[in-house]
Amino acid sequence: MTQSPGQGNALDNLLTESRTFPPSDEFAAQANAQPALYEEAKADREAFWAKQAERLHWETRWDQVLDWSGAPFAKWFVGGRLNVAYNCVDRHVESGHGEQVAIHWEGEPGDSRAITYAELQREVSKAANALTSLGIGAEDRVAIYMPMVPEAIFAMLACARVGAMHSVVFGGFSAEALRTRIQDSECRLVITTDGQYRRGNPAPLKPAVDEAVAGAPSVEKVIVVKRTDTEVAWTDKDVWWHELVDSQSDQHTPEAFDSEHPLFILYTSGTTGKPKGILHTSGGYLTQASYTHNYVFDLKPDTDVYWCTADIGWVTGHSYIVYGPLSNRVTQVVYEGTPNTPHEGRHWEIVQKYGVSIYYTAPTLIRTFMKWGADIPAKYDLSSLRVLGSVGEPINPEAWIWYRENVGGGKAPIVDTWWQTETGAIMISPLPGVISTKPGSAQRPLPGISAMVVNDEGVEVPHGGGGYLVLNEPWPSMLRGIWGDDERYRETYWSRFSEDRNYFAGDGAKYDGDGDIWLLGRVDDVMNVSGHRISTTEVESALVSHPTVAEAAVVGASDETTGQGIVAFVILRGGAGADAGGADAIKALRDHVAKEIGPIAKPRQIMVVPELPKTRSGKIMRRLLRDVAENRAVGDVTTLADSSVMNLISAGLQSGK
Ligand code: 6R9
Repeated sequence: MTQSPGQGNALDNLLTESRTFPPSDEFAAQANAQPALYEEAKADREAFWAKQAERLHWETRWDQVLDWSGAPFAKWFVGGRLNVAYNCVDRHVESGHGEQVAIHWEGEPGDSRAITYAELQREVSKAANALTSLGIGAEDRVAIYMPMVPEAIFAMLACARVGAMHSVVFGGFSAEALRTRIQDSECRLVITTDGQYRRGNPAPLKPAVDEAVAGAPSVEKVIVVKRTDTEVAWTDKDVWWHELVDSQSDQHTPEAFDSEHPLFILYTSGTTGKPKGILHTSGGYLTQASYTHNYVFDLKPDTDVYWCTADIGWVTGHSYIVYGPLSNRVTQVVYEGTPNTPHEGRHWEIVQKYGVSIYYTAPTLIRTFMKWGADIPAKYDLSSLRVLGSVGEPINPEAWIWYRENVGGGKAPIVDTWWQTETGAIMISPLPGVISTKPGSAQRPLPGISAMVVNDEGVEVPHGGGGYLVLNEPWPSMLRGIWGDDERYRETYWSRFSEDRNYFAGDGAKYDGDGDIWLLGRVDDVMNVSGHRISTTEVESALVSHPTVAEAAVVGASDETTGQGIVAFVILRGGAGADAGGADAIKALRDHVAKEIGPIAKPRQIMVVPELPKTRSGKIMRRLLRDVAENRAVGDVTTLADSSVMNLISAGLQSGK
């Protein structure tokens, strides 16, 4: 399974996984994707994308597929006009599918609601009329700060319908984070709820809106959905959803907008400084969201039940809960709550209840499921699952295999999908039924997409080599800029390699011997030990492949002799035994990494911890772990999902654990 390390740059030796899983004949025969798709796109990229745009209903056809004359600012389907919400809702009703369930909504406390396309059309029409009644129209900005309730989806589609731009802010963000986002794009309206269910209990949400709005003078009105029925303070800007929206007509005629009409702004999380408002527009975005959702997940709208576990506060929720799936007439599950409420089998119970056939989640959750144990999914009937997806970070081969065996019944293809808020839709992923999958690799750009791995000089590296991932052709769902800051857009993404032509994704990557792409994490997560580049992900994978380890996070800590030293934080598996954290066990883990990757990757230090610090989108905050590893005071913890985690870690380490 693993290769022994050779001499030279560690990057050359990072490929430790060589298993491949060819598609079954049965799957390949029924797959939406066929090998010819790659050839077709290569022969004429623009003609290929024009064909994909035909998936949508255009009120006016475009006259030009791509205008790249103003690079790096692209225009796609120039001159075309469409309504995004009409494409996601009305046309399915008009084609006779009004009674098909669009959304099986599952509330955390166990309440549920099935919403057909006909009902979705009525709800979105009412909400659109409500927006119009408040004077909200084309190009106005609307902040949506809500848990995963159906109204959040109605609100997004209502904005799209009247040409207003939504800016969804994740419901776990603080009042201050909400305020800065509202202010940056001068939102006129906020849509929220009184509260949200979280881990079995109602938690207030509106007080954060009150606080944010007090410091955001652009906001004229706040629409409040009643979800938890908790008492809320009321201001003269506030209006109840059930009073305003429910009294509107359920008829609304959608207007067509220009293909480049702005659709939404989504702020990116994580790094220092002011959040970036990533801007997406209509025709190109919807084309690629729809195309990728159809081929990557092999969607069959008449028979599949699809479930993407993301929150609409992230781009995955935008493209793979709302726009891609609904434009493809999906039947999907939308779940409000956390995966262990009221028990650790909740997801599998939902899969069984609705017969979910396509399941799309993040590696961090898969590793959590591993930690909880394989006996939990084993209690449920998961035989309906036929395609599994992964997104958000590189997936460790061990987690991939666990997912395949314990969730996918050893046969469902896994699509490891690489993309970003900025790319709008999936860019790199195997196509199920066509490509033999490889655990841990996102493999190759989708048909119509062009990506490569380059060195410091921007020159493509040979097979087996590593460097930086760039996107070297424009794509339909690419960001159209950073809200209000064209210079920062150029500077951040287009200045690193060959001015205005190569988009720098910020990710390290390498090619294996077959030319397949392996993502190595953000460039700032690539360590440099004695002049060797080693990916944090690679060391984490090695640790997680040890039977006692459930989850691992690795950072490069500054080191006098080697430049950086590798420091690992590990969570042990439930049944690992009392002495698993002892000195001998730690030594065994270090040796295990050395064996898996090479002595150069042997962690300088391994600390056993009860939890890892994660952002609300599930990304490990290595910056904080680096503070611990370098014996510094721990920095800003405000973007952590649970800010007490760092105290737990520090306390555990001080007590000598
Ligand atoms: C969709 C989403 C983008 C960053 C991206 C990369 C990491 C996402 C990945 C992956 C390896 C995958 N990432 N998917 N890395 N393999 N399949 O997550 O968007 O929140 O903007 O994050 O996430 O580092 O640059 P976003």
